[in-house]
Amino acid sequence: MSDFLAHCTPWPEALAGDYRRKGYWRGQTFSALLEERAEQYGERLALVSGQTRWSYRDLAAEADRLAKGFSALGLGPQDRVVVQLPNCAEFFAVIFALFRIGALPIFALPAHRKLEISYFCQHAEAVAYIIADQHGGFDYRNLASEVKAVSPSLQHVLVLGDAGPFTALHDLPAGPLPAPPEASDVAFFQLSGGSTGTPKLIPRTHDDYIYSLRGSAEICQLSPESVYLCVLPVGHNFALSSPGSLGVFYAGGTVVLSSNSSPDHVFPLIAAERVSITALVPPLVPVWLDAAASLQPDLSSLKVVQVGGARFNSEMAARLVRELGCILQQVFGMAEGLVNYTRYDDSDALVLHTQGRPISPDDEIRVVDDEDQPLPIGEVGHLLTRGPYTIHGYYRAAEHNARSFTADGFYRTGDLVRQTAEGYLVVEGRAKDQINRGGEKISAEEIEHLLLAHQGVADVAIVAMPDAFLGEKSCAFVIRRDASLRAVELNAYLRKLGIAAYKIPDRIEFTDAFPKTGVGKVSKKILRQMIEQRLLMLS
Ligand code: OOB
Repeated sequence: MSDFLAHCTPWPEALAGDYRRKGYWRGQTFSALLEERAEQYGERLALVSGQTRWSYRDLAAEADRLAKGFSALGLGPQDRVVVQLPNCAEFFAVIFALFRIGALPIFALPAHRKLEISYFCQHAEAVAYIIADQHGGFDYRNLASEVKAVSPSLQHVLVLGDAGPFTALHDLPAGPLPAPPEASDVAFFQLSGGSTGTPKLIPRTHDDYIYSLRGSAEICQLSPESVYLCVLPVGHNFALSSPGSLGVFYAGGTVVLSSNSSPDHVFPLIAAERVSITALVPPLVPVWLDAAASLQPDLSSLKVVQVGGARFNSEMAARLVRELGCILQQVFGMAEGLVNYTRYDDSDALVLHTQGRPISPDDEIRVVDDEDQPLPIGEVGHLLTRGPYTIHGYYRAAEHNARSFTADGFYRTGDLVRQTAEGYLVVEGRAKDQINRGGEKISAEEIEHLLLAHQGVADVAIVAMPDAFLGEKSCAFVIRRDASLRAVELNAYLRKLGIAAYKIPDRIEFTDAFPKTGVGKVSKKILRQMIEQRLLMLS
């Protein structure tokens, strides 16, 4: 077994056999899928991004050119490649090219900075890092120089646009292509929202992911007429596969990409491209609804608005349906696999008050107590799941895997849910030590570790605090060594280390001691109550 495979946990043979027999896993790779679509839909529009308009044939040709280019550079099967691109057509040419040569993209977010990217490069021993020259006022080439200096495995930095000291994506020689990968192989890595000190990488196979695309495309009734607007980060599991851009390609439809989710930019795009479906995180919903009420845009083509990634309150859900007059679909998913959808013909009660039911009849759901004992239907407990597109282990994380998966391979989602009599899930809370900042996930421990390394900090505990706009924001309770330490210094320190801006604590509260639980651990529950009280008093 290769070193690489030893770090990934396959599905047990019995389950894998079952998923194949049932026709979930059909042995098709992403490159075979794209080739098939290019044959079927040749001149139909696959992608729109700014001035770029690519047919299925254009996308396939560009992916083929890049695959040969990557091969010429020496990239090949199982090489890990960190891909950090904004929402642009080239993202898809790059990933389909990597899929073709069996290299494995790691989907970084545009917000990630030096600490995150160098961790991915080091942990996965990535050989290449693919960026845009600049985006959102940030120069990724400077970031790449910093990352390269601390990542010994990194041989290539490939740049969309002006390459500076690196290699331009537009200008690669052509090399011979290797044999294509197998559909049962890992195809890429998603990133875990995380609740531990370091982010976790999620290996997804061609077989399992394409099954989730097919299931999603069916549930969302996608067809070649579908036009999907992608405003969430293109590599995130929601925007990529639920049904996301890849689900739309599966169905032969059109993907319209935009990095800007503001109504002034997006509403004209919806009208011009006749967008039929889009996906939002909850904080965007009131922004769109308020703007729609005042601007009166032409949204007549928009049939479905999906909302997911974080808790969505039912009053806002009702407002969306009422004011936009389209179908609301709630989506509760995770990069590790399981995705739940409300269905288009569900009752209002289900659509407004639940987060849907799984894609597959073979998604196994368990709702259990603290001792892993099953709870009666309707009671709130820990959600465990196993199924044809849910992983059995993170990449290179044996110790963490022992905690995150049961002995029989169920993933511990860290979510607290209840199941309705109809089999729908309602997300009631979270047991994992994470902040869900409007869909962006922050691992408390990751940021606590960084702050603890600051010489002025004696101890720190990070918790979620309520926020009217984002749902949750992060609050760091800090015990100082030195009373002169200021919050701005800690924020500047974190920024200088190089982390995604959304992970910087929204608020820092200095304190002399932490409340403790009965067994002497820091009580985050009491800290959450403390900050909630304080915010109430301030408001
Ligand atoms: C999606 O994926 P991730 O990996 O960024 O985050 C997963 C976590 C879930 O475990 C849950 O805690 C939370 O995000 N979450 C929701 C939710 N959807 C996700 N919490 C409440 N209500 C929802 N509707 O966020 C993701 C992946 C695929 C599709 C949709 C979302």
